[in-house]
Amino acid sequence: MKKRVLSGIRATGRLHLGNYLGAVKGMLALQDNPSYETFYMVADVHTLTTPYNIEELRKNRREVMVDYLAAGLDPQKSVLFQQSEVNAHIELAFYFSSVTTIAKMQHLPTFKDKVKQYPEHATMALLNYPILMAADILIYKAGLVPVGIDQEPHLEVTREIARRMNQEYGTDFPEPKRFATKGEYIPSLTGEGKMSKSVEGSYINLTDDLETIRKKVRSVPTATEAGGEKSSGLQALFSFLQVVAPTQVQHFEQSFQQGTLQFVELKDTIAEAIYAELKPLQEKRKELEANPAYVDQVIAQGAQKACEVAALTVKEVRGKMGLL
Ligand code: AQP
Repeated sequence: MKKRVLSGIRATGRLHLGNYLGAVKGMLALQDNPSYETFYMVADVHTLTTPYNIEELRKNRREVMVDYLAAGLDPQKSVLFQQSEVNAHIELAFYFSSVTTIAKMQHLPTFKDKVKQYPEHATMALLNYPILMAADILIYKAGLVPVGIDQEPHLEVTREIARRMNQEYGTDFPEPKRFATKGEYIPSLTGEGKMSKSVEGSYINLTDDLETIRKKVRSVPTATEAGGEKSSGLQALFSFLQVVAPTQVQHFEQSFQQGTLQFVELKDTIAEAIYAELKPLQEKRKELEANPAYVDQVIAQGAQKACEVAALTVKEVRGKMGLL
């Protein structure tokens, strides 16, 4: 039997380079490997866990699907769907919440970070985020999850829930592992933390043109102390280089050591390599924008296929928990 794979991205905005290199690249690699059956969703329900605008959500849940298709996710090879179309995820999350403690959820670093970011929105939905994520994965009995390194604590929760459910109710959930890409952690353009949709000035959009990318990369702060360590901005630039132009690392590393590093040359090399990676996606996106009926069809077909598989798991869990 083929091993199942699940991944998703929240519909909080258009995808950025971090989402692409940390998650979508892994999704593509597994989609193209015949040993796997891949399920990829637009995590629109997860969008409700932080403040959002209704009209923007409506727009973004489709835009993320278009970005997926532009990046090469293929409905002939993967089940591509919107999470909210498969109600069973929410139902399973509730069953899973019965084997998860409040204390455990409150101590997760991701929960604490988001509460710090949105102190007025410390909601139950936010607290439940990792439980819903466990349901997203385990409803397809997925053993492999292509996501960035920031999701590791959530995957640990998923494994704990799988173990609990298997022990208490005799289910056969796998303990899923993360599938890592070489872009598993893309730093912010500000030089602090990770590239993130919700942090202005931190990201490069997949739709940015060369000029915009060049401007953004040139804005990364690069001041270094003479003969000293690399600043966090410069470290971020070297991380970019490692992922998008690895053959250039040695050259720039050498000039840094010799004190001859030209920041503009480094930045422009990175910008051009990023644009070369994104250009084909941008061309494909234009074709998709001209064909909305095709996108509608992908969304409808994906929902149907995902619902069929999800319904089987939920029925099994209901039976094992005494609800049938
Ligand atoms: N900087 C990153 N480097 C590598 N991978 C990343 N991912 C996100 N940022 C980076 C990966 O992208 C996928 C989607 O993440 P998400 O669903 O958590 O989306 P998000 O929360 O909308 O991502 P952001 O950009 O961090 O948004 P905000 O600011 O809204 O929280 C995941 O696989 C994630 O690891």
